[in-house]
Amino acid sequence: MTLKNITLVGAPVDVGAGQRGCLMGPDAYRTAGLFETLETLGHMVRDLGNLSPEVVEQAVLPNAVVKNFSEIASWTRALHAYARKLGREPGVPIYMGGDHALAAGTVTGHAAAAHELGRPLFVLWLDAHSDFNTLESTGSGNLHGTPLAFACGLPGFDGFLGHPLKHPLKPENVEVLGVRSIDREERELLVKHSVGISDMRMIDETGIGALLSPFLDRVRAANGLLHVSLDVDFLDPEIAPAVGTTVPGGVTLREAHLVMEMLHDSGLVSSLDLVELNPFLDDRGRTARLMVNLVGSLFGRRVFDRITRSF
Ligand code: 4U7
Ligand code: MN
Ligand code: MN
Ligand code: MN
Repeated sequence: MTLKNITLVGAPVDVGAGQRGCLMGPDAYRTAGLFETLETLGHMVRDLGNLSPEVVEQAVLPNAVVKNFSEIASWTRALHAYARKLGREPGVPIYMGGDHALAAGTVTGHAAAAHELGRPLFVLWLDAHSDFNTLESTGSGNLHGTPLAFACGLPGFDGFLGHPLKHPLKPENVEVLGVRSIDREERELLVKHSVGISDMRMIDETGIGALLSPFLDRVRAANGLLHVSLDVDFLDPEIAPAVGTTVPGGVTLREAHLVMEMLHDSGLVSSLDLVELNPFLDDRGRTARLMVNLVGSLFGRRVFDRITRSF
């Protein structure tokens, strides 16, 4: 197994979500043993502690329904700069959220770093939602529903970084897997921009592994970097209750581990977001521990190696 240099970064963002509590996420991951799990697998792990946002002046809003725009713009700038720097160094950063608005900074920072390295960035978005609302289309005004649209360069977001996004993702290099709740206008935007989508029905009919494989093949063929953005609500709320935006009918424990194991075997993952864990809603740390176990699978934990036939 290839051992990695892993950097944990806490991003206690919670004003992008409709409910408070995600700011406790980084400490819940620490308490659930994320560091120790990765170290036990043999990796070099460092924890940089929690980031704090830059201060941004109040921006003019394009849509009065949008909540906490300046705070999220501050986080986006801080995380973008950080991710851009970490993305140029060897090793795998893990951003411990925090709500999904943090991906506005991490994904765009890694896209900028990938550009500087001369490699394309691919994004696997594991989520019940596609988070493809713009500041115009959002009905809730919760900015955790917008980061993927921003990262793909949709218009209206210049206030996030204070300038237009220089290195947007190619929407066809994005795969949204596990989705089961998309808003009406968001649907049109996803189609218009040709974002890769695999919904729960496709997972039921085709199998999650068969859906993931061709995407990983494309990343490999393009010599791409792969950012994985894992929203807790990707999982079925029966097994992962600590989330504000539960949608029934999610991915099972086995499906989620298979995705993580395939990602590990691919060797392609270059950065990871763990988002939307709300420890305030958890059942005795169960969801935090489940997420840590999934990260364990992503970084090489397995029972039996069928290639070498060894345990
Ligand atoms: B999450 C929603 F309306 N689409 O925009 C919105 F359904 O990061 C949900 O995936 C967004 O949890 C969910 O508010 C954001 C809603
Ligand atoms: Mn999300
Ligand atoms: Mn979600
Ligand atoms: Mn959510």
